[in-house]
Amino acid sequence: MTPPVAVTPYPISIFENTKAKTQSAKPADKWTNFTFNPIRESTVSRAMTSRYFEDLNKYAESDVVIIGAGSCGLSAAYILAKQRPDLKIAIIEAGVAPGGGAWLGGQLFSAMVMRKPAEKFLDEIEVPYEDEGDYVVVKHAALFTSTLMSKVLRFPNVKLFNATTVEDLITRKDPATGEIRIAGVVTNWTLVSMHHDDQSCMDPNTINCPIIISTTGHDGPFGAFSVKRLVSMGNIERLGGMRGLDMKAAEDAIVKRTREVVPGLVVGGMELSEIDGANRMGPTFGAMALSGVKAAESVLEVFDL
Ligand code: AHZ
Repeated sequence: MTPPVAVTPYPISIFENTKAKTQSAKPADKWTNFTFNPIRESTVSRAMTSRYFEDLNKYAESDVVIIGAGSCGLSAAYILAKQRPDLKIAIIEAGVAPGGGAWLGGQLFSAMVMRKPAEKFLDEIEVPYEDEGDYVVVKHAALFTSTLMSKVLRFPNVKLFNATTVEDLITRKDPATGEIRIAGVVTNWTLVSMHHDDQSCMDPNTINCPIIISTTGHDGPFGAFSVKRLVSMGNIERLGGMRGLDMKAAEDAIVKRTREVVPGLVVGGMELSEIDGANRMGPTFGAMALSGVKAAESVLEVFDL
């Protein structure tokens, strides 16, 4: 069992304003006279838009793009950003809320199960758990996801573009070998890409990068984006299609099969099950974390060359 975390008392005294203190000793007065510092609306707009456009400019040429900020994509981002602070890592997530399917442990239940040895990743990101022998249990999946996300987002070399969909892949033909390489992504705000049928003139944006990690999950309303596109572009012949649930087989298979599927595109997490016809594992998340670690390691190999 992890020892209980010491709780620091909430520093409510930071809100005490001097004026209130001198006028009256009563605690209610500090709120009576409370006021925020002044602001103009346009200042808020500029504070947001200038940074966003600066990020668009900076990350238009990224070192790594991660498509999908579910448990696998976020785990990959954590390892990459920690190991290589010199790399520019862009995460593109279609949803407003990153985290994918990892806000609940499975079905509508809170606790998240991870089979060993995935608890080592939990130790790394300092998420407490109960040790049940062959597996561990995090008391709430949201604790895993929010902790991982807060660590990833703090890295100065990571930018999360959420509410942004990857609509297509950029490709390049090697003039010498004739080999097709994935060389970037085509993005659009998700609300825009949902309206391609009824609005015109909504051309997308692009990010160039030498290597991509795609972790868009299994097929569904959003998932398996990159591997489905590989089929429609003729880079791979067909998808194997995700098979039925077999926890033990599925988790081992997903980690083992995490790899660069075509030049420039590493696939991890449940998206992989659609290429290879691997089983699904249902509500156990060890393979998502470790597939993310393996995907990051295969990208690190490219940059370590
Ligand atoms: O919104 C998607 C989600 O957050 C995002 N995504 C999908 N298509 C995208 C696109 N552009 C940008 N075109 C896109 N983002 O990708 C994220 C995928 O997260 P996920 O949690 O669905 O996938 P994962 O592979 O990280 O985790 C799978 C978790 C599962 S599913 C499962 C089962 O069905 O048996 N078992 C587990 C543990």
